[in-house]
Amino acid sequence: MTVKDELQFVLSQVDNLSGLCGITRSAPQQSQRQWCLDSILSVTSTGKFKSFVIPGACLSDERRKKWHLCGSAPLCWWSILHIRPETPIVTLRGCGGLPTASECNKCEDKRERGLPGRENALTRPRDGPGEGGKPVVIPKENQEKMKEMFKINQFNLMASEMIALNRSLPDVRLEGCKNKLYPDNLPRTSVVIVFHNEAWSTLLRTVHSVIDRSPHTLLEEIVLVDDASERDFLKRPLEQYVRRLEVPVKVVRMDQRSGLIRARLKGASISTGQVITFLDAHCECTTGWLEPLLARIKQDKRTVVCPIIDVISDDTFEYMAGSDMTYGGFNWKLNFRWYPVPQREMDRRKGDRTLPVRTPTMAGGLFSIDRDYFQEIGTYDAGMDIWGGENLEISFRIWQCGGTLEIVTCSHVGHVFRKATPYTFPGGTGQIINKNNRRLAEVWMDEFKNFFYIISPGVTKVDYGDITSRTGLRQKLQCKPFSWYLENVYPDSQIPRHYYSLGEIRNVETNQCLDNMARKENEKVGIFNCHGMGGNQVFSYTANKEIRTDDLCLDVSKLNGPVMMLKCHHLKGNQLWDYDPVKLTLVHVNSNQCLDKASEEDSQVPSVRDCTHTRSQQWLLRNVTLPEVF
Ligand SMILES: [Mn+2]
Repeated sequence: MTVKDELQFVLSQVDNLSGLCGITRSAPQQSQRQWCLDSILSVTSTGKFKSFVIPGACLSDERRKKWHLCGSAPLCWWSILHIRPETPIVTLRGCGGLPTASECNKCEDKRERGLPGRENALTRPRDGPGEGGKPVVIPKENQEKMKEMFKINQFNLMASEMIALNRSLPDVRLEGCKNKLYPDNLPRTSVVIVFHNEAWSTLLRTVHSVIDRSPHTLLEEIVLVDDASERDFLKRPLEQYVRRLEVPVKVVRMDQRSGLIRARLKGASISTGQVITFLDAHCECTTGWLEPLLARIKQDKRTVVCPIIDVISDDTFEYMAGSDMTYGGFNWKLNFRWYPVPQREMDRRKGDRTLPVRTPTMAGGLFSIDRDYFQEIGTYDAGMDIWGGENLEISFRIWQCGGTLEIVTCSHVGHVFRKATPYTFPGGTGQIINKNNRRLAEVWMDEFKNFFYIISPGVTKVDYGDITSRTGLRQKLQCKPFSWYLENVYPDSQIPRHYYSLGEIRNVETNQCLDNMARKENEKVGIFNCHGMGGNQVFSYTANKEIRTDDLCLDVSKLNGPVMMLKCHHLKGNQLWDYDPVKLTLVHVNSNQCLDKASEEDSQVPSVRDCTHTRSQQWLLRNVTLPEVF
């Protein structure tokens, strides 16, 4: 058959199949001037053959016209493996026919090699458990067993095991993301996944989702780093399984339990891709997740990029789209937290939500970074143990040392969020995280480390080891101060850039102190005997005239109170307080009332009353550290 004949033949099949199987007639997965992967076939609205795409390879636009292949994979010149659940499985394979494509010589091998992991798919019912990202419901009679299994990994292992390793997922991207064009010759990435006693199903679902939803031309390899797991199936069976996959998968093992940080460093060191993509071991990548990440790094290798992290329910494995309207921050205790993307960042992007969001911090589990840049900025702090704090450390370092950290809103990767950690560490997780956080505070946060120290009394007693190599790094790279970061990267930070006081707020008459009583958002602020130990009695009166404790602000929304603790909104309003350092009054501006001692009805909370200039309305704002004058 001539090429023309074969094309004609394909076209006839396409027409049949698109009727029969519902193969999409919309535009194929596009990279700029490349037609890659996944959609496999595209037919114009008039039914004319337009292009077709081979799994694992791309047709560049110029070449497409000549029917050549790009990409290095030795592949049949056409090959259709349709494993979408909503359609029956279609396998079409054709060899030869391309006059100049030497790749086709290996066609036969390729055909025989089979596609492991897809064997399941071939028999997978389209409405199988969890397909399309749907929740899995465990029948009543298995509930007891389910609860037992839950304890093993702290997620619903029974549900996970019912779901195909290559289940389908919804395309949760913004519409504007679906037709974006990306440059040719994006850098190739290694995907590094660290695991410790991970479940087979979640680990392999991570691997399959990477393989199935990444252009293989962009995928150098997958590196699985075993942090001294104890489960047998993660030994030889894992090695045997991944050998059959159509992307090179390396398995490396730590000799002893080393923690995420050192295991990632090991994985990075043996990987070879120009970009390193770190993923958690219980993720699922969605269509088009990789190209937008790599495209940003190609534009500027000092840009470190994270996908939107979608939520895979730990109970049902339902796939739920994450928001493009939140970004990474942190509180005074140096816990990573999601906060709303502020208006200034929306404005900078002119309201285009498909453009990457500059984020002050990363969650840490999932990101891509240029290999050379990763080295240049000092990889990870190898003095940190196991886990915790490393995500803020690398975030501060990237920003302060001249890089950019972004959430690429067109890239979605799901992650199983757990309510509890299944891992144990010698010495307990608390002390490890305190040590890591101290290193981070000491190296990067300058005087703002006091917010952390004051709200976490006792942490200053934790030994943090030697940090000279990290402070040396900061000097060598001529990194900017933390105040620059707060001002330019994170002006809506929970740590105020300028503040009047940081310490207790003491009532002159009763000598009691404001106390957040470890209460949460939307609860009343308390008042209690002063203990001088920081912690729950630490408040900052900021230059913006807020009274803050961590990321909560004192807020009054009606006359005579109560005084609530709400998320600081930076919009003044009900969170605006005027402190008079002479009269010692704290006037709530909107109500024009004064903060007062506890009322008779409730001795545990302060009140707001009309200002009377009595001693019960006088407050001393004490500084436990040197204040920054504003
Ligand atoms: Mn995780």
